[in-house]
Amino acid sequence: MNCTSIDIIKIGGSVVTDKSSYLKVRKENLIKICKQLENWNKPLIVVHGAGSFGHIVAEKHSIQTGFKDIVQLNGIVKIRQDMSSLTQEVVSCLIENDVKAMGFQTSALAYSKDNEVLYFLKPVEKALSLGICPILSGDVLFVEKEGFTIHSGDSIINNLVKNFSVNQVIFLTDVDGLFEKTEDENARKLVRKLSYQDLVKFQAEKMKNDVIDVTGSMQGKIEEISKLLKHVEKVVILNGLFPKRLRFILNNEDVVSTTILGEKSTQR
Ligand code: IP8
Repeated sequence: MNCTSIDIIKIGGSVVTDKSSYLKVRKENLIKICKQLENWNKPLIVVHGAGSFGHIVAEKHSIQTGFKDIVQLNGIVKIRQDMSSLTQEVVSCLIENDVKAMGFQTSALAYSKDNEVLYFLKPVEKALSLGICPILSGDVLFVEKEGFTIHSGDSIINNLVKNFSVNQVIFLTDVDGLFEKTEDENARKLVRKLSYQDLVKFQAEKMKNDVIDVTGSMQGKIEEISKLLKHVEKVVILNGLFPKRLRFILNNEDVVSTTILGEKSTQR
């Protein structure tokens, strides 16, 4: 598409919600993140995760495995309703901070057939070109044969980078970045910069995962990131619980985080 390079921010479900408490928004965090985007006037897409607005009901009704029983439809409609209210929280907060944000329903823009997800991104593209910041989210996804599944925010980003010219994808998570083990068994070290090749070899330290996440934890994220690196200049993993760091990254300044350079990046 013909649009100047855009940045994508993924606000992780653990940053914007309390993942162990159904429908609990981490409002203070959300406000701090939105403040960092105040008056931001470069092309930007925000994708937010589901956290406790999606994963708990998705797990309860086995949405991920497709249509088996009519009872699952209660889950599908509930997730859609809950995700819509979470998107509304994000959009309202951004608008209060002078970001021209508009929510787009992912499940109305995407459809899956023969293991391929088909998107209709024209409205998103037009919004961007007018200076609007599109807000998307992980969502339910209708599937030709299986009926439905769950579509993560990370998978959506994977498609966006193929259709738009994307400079960087910034993941706001609840950790400072990727860590590697050190000789001292009890210590671990934040990796500040990795090349694409380094990431392929990288063995993520197993993260403690005591909350439900039907679309995978940090290991799953590393797999998704390695796909993105074919298309973007860089991917940054950042701690969304320290929102001020976000503005540094948007301004291409150095701050505590992990940067993974794209396959074709000329940076070292
Ligand atoms: O939180 C999952 O999206 P994610 C979407 O980005 C639902 O993995 C509805 C569980």
